[in-house]
Amino acid sequence: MRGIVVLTGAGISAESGIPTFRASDGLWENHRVEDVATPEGFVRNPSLVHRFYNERRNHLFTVDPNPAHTALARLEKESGSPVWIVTQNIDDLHERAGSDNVIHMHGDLLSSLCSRCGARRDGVRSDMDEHMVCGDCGAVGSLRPDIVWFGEMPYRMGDIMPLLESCEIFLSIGTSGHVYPAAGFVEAAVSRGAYAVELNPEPSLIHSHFHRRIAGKAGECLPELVDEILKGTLLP
Ligand code: BJW
Repeated sequence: MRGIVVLTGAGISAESGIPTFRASDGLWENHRVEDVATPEGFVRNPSLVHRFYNERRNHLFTVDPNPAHTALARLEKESGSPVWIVTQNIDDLHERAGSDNVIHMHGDLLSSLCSRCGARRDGVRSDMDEHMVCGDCGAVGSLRPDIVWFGEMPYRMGDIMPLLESCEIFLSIGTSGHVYPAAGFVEAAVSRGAYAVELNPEPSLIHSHFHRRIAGKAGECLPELVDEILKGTLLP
C-alpha cells in the first residue's frame, strides 16, 4: 500500500518554544555553524560543542509537543495507510505526542555516540562533557552528542529513499529547504508520482516543487490538513 511521508523541520517545534536555525532570532545567529555543527568544530573545542547541546537538551525538558505534533500522531493512528515521519529535528516531541514511525535523520539529542568505537547509547538526560568515558570501549573524551553534523552522512538514508519513492502523499512541514539531502526529498517523491504539500509561513527555497503550498503555522494549519487527508479530500 502506498503510504504518506512527512518531512519535518525546526518550524514544527517552533510553537513549542524551540528556536529554529535560520530565523533572525534563530540558533545560527548566536553560534557559528563551523564551531558547533561540524566534526572539525568538535575536535577544536569539544567543551563549546557540549555546552551548546547541553543547553538545548536541558531546554527540551521544559517544553511540550504542540498541536502539529499531535495531529501527525493522529494521522498515523487513524489513517488506513502507513505514515512515516522523517524528521530533521533532534528533539523527541513527535514521540512524546504519540507517533511511533519516526526516523531521526539528523540524530537525537537524547543519545550519545562514541567517535572511537561507534557505540550509540540512548536515554542521555544529563549533561555531557569532554571527560566522559565510553562505556563500550573505555576511551576517554570520545563521547559526542549523537547528531549528524555538516559533512556527515544522515542516518537511515537506505530506509528513507524507498519510502519517498513509493509514497502517495509527501508533506513538508516547517523546513527552509537549505540543507541537503532533505531538501531533495520532494523531487524524489514527486518524480515517482507523489502529491506534495508544503506547510510553512514562508515559502521554502524549494517551494516550486510542491503541488500545493499552505502559508501558515504548523500548529494552526496542520490539524486541518490532517482532517483533509483522513476524509480523503486532499488528492485532486
Ligand atoms: C515554521 C514555523 C511554524 C517557523 N510552523 N513552519 C551543495 C549542494 C548539496 C549539498 C551540499 C552542498 N554543499 C554542502 C552540501 C551538504 C550539506 C548541505 O546541505 N549544506 C547546505 C548548507 C548547502 N549537507 C550535509 O553536509 C549533510 N550530509 C550530507 O550531505 O552527506 C552526504 C550525502 C551524500 C549523498 C546522500 C546523502 C548524504 C548533513 C547535514 C546535517 C545538518 N545538521 C544540522 C545541525 C544538526 C542538528 C542540530 O543541531 O539540531 O541540522 S544543520 C540544521 O539545519 C539542522 C536542521 O535539521 C537543518 C535543517 O534546518 P530546518 O529544519 O529547515 O530549519 P530552518 O531554521 O532552516 O528553517 C525553519 C523553517 O520553519 C523556516 O522555513 C520557517 O519559515 C519555518 N517556520 N515557524 C511552520 N510555526
